[in-house]
Amino acid sequence: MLLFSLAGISPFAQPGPDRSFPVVIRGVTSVTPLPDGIDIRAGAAREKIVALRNGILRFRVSRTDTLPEDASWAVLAGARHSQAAARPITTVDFVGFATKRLRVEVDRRTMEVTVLDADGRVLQQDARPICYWGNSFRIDKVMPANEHFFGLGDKTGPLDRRNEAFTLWNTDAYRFQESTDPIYKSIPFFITYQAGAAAGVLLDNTWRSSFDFGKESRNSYSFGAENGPIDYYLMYGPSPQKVVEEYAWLTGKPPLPPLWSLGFQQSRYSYMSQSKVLAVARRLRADHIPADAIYLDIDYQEKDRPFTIDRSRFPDLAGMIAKLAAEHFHVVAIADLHIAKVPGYYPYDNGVANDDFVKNPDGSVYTGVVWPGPSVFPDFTRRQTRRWFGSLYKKLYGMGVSGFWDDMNEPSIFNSPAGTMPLDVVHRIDEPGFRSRTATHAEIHNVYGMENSRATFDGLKLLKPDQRPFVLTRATYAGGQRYAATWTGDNSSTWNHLRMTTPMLENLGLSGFAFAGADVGGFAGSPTMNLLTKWIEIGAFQPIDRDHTEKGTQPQEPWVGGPAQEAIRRRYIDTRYRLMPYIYTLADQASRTGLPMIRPLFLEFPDAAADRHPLDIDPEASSEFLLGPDLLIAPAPFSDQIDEYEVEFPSSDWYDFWTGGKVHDPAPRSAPNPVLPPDPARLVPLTTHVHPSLAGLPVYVRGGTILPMQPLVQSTGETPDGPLTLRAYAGNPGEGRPCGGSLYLDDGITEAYRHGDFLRMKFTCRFEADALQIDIGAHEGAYPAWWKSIQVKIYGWNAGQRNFRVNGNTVAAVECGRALCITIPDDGRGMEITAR
Ligand code: NBV
Repeated sequence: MLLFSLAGISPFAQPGPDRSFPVVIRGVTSVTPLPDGIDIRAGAAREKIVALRNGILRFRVSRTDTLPEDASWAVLAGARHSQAAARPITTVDFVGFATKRLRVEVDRRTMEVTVLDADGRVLQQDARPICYWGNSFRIDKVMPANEHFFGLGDKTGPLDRRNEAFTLWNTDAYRFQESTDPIYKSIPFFITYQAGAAAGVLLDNTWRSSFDFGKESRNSYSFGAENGPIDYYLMYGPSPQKVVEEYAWLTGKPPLPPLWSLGFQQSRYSYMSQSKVLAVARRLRADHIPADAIYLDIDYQEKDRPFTIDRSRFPDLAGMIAKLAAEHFHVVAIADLHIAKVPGYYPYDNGVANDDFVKNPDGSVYTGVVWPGPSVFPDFTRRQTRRWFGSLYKKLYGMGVSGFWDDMNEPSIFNSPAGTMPLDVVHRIDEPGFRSRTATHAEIHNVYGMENSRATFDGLKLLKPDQRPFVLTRATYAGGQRYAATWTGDNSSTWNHLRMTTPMLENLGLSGFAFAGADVGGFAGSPTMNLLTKWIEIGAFQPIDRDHTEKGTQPQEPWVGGPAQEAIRRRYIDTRYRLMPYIYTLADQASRTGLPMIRPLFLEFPDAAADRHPLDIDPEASSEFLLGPDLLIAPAPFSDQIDEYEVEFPSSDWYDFWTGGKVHDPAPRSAPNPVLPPDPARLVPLTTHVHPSLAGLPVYVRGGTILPMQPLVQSTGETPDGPLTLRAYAGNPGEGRPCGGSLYLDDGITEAYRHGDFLRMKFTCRFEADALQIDIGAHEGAYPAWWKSIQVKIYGWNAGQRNFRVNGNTVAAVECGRALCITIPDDGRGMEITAR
């Protein structure tokens, strides 16, 4: 029985889940103001709260005088050590400080923290004092009725995490379902959103952690971990975009990926031979299905041993890759982290010689069974081991493999009851910020996959410094976006799984992972042909577009099911390629700001609803998502449904992407109810009704957008032939955004863009009833354009005027479908287009 007499620590009445009695941190005994925050003692306990930026706070708490290590796998050292000026505040009731944007108040009696913005609005408030049970801790925050939660990576369930609870423990979740938890990744970051104002929370603790957004208690949410530091960050928006950008500042932005990785990718477990791979590639080209990448799953390896090649199935891998490269195909090869425990196998011998594998508590090397049989596991928390592992890619990368796929890195282990390493397996930490020390698997488990992908990324970088690495990882942790793109793991070929891709990818995007995909067509099982078609349609608007399926399933390539299905699928993949200038511009934006490519509506339109709730939680909008700021994709809420459905728009000015027609409000179906006042929360500006069809996927463009598009190509390696098209949609984009758009381009593969070898253009527009002005900015950067001329297509503006002026010269516009078109040579110096 615990009884603490120390000032500041007192027992709670109730025993905790593990039956131990809780220890509560409370009662300020002394305060030291700091230039950037405060250092508080509560008897033996200590809490340090500092401001890294005016809108970012870091909280570290300890039950002793020693704060947790100032170390992190997730948060960049530069961010952790940054300081914003704090002005101390002291009253009889609380101690605290203020930055230019935030105010922190710590209750002297309870140590409960309240964070307010400069206007005095409460952003976050402890619901009770911090509580420890044994080594585990829990932090509870007050949860108002209108607070919503997003993030935590690709956890399953609805987009809004409210009323749900989650465990973070990287888990190989083959065939996960809608409520499976935990799954592959641990990204302990979430966004709280209340009436348009957002803040982010990162609990930087790698142990098994958990988040409860009002499932256990109706009035509070909580987070905690079973061990490890209390070290968490609060980042203030108030716009959700600002939160995402602040999170990227803390944990890093995803590097610009190679352009080809944004093309259509074809995979299966496994294409069993070289001739099969070549046949798939040939068919894609013969059928004019644009594609950029083909994957080699584990069967290209000898006896499933990573970094080997099965010469009986792939007698000339280098030759195969060269043939594919000539057709603009890139090869991505899997290379799992487990190393077969076979003397004579180079990675094993070499790793043993360098002492690179994780160990049992008795010092022997830990062995677990995975694909190759008994295997050993690189100790990725050591720099030296990562360096060594990164060098193993030399042969395959040298042969021309373009990207690598890190699977099974939760790590997944077959012969262990928990499906992973025993918790007492020993890792060694060699990482700036951390003391050089050993750590048990319980601490390292959730970062193991991320450090695996880091070893891959850094290795590729060293091997070909001028080439952008492409790494696809299954498991990861907060900050893992610095090293790899990701996918949502082993989903299933069902309509419900197609539906689940949207919230999973949206939440991944909000959690730092701009480059993410879900297996198109589903991994487990075989999709019906209609499901595959619909999946290919929707996948064409998601960041990573990879068709993949498991062993033993039916073929799942886009031509399967006959020419009629194939024609529909082709049309969507074609559209992705026509949109590539827009898509790549979004990728560039993600790499500079952290903003995701796929976005929930609230990220662009936090003020759309009268009560400022996130529109995405409305049933009508639940399947909608944005690709970048300007394209709204609106599949049916249930993609297999045949009934008409309503598309809810976040603002008033939208166009049908396919027809160019303007969306008009439908006439009210019934007379407004004269008795009940309209529900203000439901007052959204624009809706339309859609009849679902197999071939149709509603896509809309925001008015006031200039959308860059290109002629169809069969791969991103092919130079488009024809003009750059700028579709200009008349209107007002709203939410303070200017009318316009932008374009980013570079060689797509090297790092030369970092030294000025890029092409950037900005477009602005102004539409009035009888006049318009479109400015096409001069080319910035040294990279040459592939086009000689620009076709401007103007939608939604027709003042009867056909004579446009381009830099003062008259140019005649022609009608092209629903648009007015002019084509003008582009000498790169910019142009002003007017009509009045
Ligand atoms: O390497 C085989 C598969 C892979 O295709 C899949 O994408 C991964 O998520 N891998 C899992 C291992 C076995 C799955 C049953």
